[in-house]
Amino acid sequence: MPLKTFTARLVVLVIATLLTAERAPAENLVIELGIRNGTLPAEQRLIKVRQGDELILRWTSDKRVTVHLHGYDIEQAIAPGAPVTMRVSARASGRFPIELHGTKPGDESTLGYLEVHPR
Ligand SMILES: [Cu+2]
Repeated sequence: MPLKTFTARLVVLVIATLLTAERAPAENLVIELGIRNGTLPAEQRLIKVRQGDELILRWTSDKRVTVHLHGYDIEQAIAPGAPVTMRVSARASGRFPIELHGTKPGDESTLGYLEVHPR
């Protein structure tokens, strides 16, 4: 085929690939998070997702605590033996701290981070 046609086809292919990559479908993710003695296991401390993903965070805790996802400002109390589901539509990109709020005022610590990467 003539070079001009080949180049044109290549350009179309590249554009199509870029468009497809950008339109990669959002994912529905279920993420298990188990608090033990006020902390998360090391491998659960950083949650990486992509913008537009729909998250279900399934929390358990061995003590009565309140979990606070900053930025999205979602707060949820968790009691031992009663898993809690937190739904998050990852609309905003960025790095958001997840804090543990204890029973006493000022009793706060960082459990981990939610990272929402731009699509
Ligand atoms: Cu907080």
